[in-house]
Amino acid sequence: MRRKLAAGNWKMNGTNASLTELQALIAAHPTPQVDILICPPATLIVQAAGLSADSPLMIGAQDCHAAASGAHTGDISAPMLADAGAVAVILGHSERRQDHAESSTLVAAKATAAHAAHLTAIICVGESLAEREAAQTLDVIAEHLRHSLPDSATAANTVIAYEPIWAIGTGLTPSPAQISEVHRFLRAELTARFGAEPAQGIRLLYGGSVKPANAPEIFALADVDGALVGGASLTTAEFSPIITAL
Ligand code: G2H
Repeated sequence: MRRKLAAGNWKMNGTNASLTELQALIAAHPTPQVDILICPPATLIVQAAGLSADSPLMIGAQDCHAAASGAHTGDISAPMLADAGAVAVILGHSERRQDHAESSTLVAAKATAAHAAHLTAIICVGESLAEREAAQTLDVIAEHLRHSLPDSATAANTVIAYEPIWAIGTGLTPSPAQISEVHRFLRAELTARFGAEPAQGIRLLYGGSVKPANAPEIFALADVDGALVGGASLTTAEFSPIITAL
């Protein structure tokens, strides 16, 4: 049985003042039935981890370097994130793939580093609108999945997030049939690579304009084990009902 996961990706949002939202979230969900993870900007991880230390809320990061240390100005390694209090890291988000030209091969190297630091890697895959319109969705997903997942991936250390690029921050969401098709495909691809039992344990999140209004319909779908939520994770008022809908 896969435990559901509500993951919030604050992206490049949040200062110390935003930690009041985290305190409110912790207070609103003292004994959640699902896993709750917030990935604030790296500048807030230490404070966020301190605030949530005695609660079930977990703190994650939004990226890491593939190396454990070294001459990489401005970068942060997986062991550093773990040391700061993170338990997970988002990797291969489409904004990283676009803004920083991250390839699937690089994402796999980062995931290997995350696993070595005992972080859960939340690996994002997803097609652009042009790719969907050209009927290339499953090909793109297959490429992302095959090359972004290292052999060290297990149900315990890896989560996959399906995030269609055209649905991110746009208010557009795929139809339930479109989400189901991709999640079924992801499960089949994972089964082919890792075997039925490990593949059954890997959680598959949907991400892209998840809101309180559309969360129940998305969470009702088979093979949707939770959500990676951007904009709506910034306030407890919006994120809390999404958690409750899981
Ligand atoms: C997709 C998602 C979170 P939003 O990027 O990763 O963001 O919910 O704002 O579309």
